[in-house]
Amino acid sequence: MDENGADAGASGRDDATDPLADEDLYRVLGPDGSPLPDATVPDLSDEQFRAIYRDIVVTRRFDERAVSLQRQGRIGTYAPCAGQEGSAVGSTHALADDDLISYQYREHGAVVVRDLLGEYLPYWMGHESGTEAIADGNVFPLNIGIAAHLPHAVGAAWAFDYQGEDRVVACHFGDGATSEGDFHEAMNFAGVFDTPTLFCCHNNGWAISIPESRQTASDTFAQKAAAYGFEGVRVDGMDPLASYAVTREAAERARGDGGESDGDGGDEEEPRPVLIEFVEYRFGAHTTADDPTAYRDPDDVDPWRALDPLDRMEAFLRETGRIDDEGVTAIHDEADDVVADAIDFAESVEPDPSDMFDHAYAELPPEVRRQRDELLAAVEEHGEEAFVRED
Ligand SMILES: Cc1ncc(C[n+]2csc(CCOP(=O)(O)OP(=O)(O)O)c2C)c(N)n1
Ligand SMILES: [Mg+2]
Repeated sequence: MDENGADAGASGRDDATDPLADEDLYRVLGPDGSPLPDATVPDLSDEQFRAIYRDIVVTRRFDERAVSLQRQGRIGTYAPCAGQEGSAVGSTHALADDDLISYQYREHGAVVVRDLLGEYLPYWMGHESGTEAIADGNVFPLNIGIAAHLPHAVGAAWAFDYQGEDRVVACHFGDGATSEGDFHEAMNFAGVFDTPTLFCCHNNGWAISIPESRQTASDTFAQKAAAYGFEGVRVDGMDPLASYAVTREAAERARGDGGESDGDGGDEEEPRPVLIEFVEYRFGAHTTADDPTAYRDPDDVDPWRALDPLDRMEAFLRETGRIDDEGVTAIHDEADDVVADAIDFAESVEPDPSDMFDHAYAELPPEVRRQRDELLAAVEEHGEEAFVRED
């Protein structure tokens, strides 16, 4: 064990070939992408299966280009998601379009499924318009203050229930977020008030340099749900179809369609929250400002790369005759175009420094209004060029 408490099982997983082999968790696809013998493959059309693959490919391409853009100084710090696309994409496909998504900062696949990449990228360039635009696709702004979005997500879910709307909130966060008070407050409230919330915990083994073994003394993150009176499930988050299936069932339960009694003697239709632990791994750095070799051995990543959600989904489609070489090439070409268009759109957004005062308040409080007026007066006096960085 090193000084971080990390050992071969930093995430409790030390099987050299399949780090999830001994875990008691839900899986549909084996490591090579073949459906497991006893697994139930979700009942989806060929087109839906291909759409899941397509969205994973787009997310991977976006990730590669975003890291490259950051290296060129064209966007700010970026949080790569390679390795974690299967859970973000699979789970979002299991939701209805008007279900709300609230996420941390790494689940870009959710934004891809909602077809909001172009609108979203400006956020990473520092434009507030990026977070404003994704609201139209029922996606909350991403959240950097770890776990701070969880109580808001529960509040939104409570409001849906209160107003009789048949909508759920899928709230994404990391293993590190479970150590914050906000996580426990949100979980407790959801359990007591039966809010239709899906707590999607992305256990990628690390919170920056802190390994899972130093994050919790619980055997699993899923078991934390028991303390709040609702169900927690564990799933292979690098298996897009398992992520889809588990989320779909959890969403039905959250809507009150799942037939799960809340223990009060017969109310079978009560919405119930669910905690889903997606067990997965981030292949790359925490962010473009991080160097993972400072706290983990690069060789540790290899067994996880063997579970790559993109390769497994592609192998599944090929093996079941749903795609061929031509189809794969067409999807990769499409992904290149979608991401290139998103970058062109994002780079055409004109910077407006006064944006930073918009979108947080319906009506600006006096102190914030004073600051905005001061900025506008300075722009008026010195010209906009004085506030734009020279490249
Ligand atoms: C309240 C708060 N504390 C600390 C940080 C600094 N910080 C940024 S990311 C991070 C790790 C979060 O890990 P996890 O929740 O597992 O998500 P992951 O980055 O692995 O996706 C920390 C501690 C922060 N952003 N907010
Ligand atoms: Mg983490």
